[in-house]
Amino acid sequence: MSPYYVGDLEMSVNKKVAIIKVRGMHCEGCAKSIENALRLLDGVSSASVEFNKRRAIVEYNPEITDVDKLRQAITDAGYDA
Ligand SMILES: [Cu+2]
Repeated sequence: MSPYYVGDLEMSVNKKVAIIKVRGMHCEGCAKSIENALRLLDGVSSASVEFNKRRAIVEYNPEITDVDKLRQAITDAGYDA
C-alpha cells in the first residue's frame, strides 16, 4: 500500500466540514474577524466566512473539536451562531 493512499484515508476519517449560519455581521471586516477567531482553534484546518451568505464554512478534525466549540468561538467574537 502506498503512503499516499494511507494519508488520503486518514484525511477522510479525521476531517469534517461544518456549515454554520452566522447572524450579526455588518461587513466583510466582521467576516474576517470571525475567520481569524475560528482559525485560532485547535483542530480547525481552514475557515472561510461568507458575509453575503451569512455563513461560515469550517474544516475541522472531529477528534479534536466539535461544532459546539466552533459556534462558541463565533459567539465569543460577538456574533450569533
Ligand atoms: Cu463589520
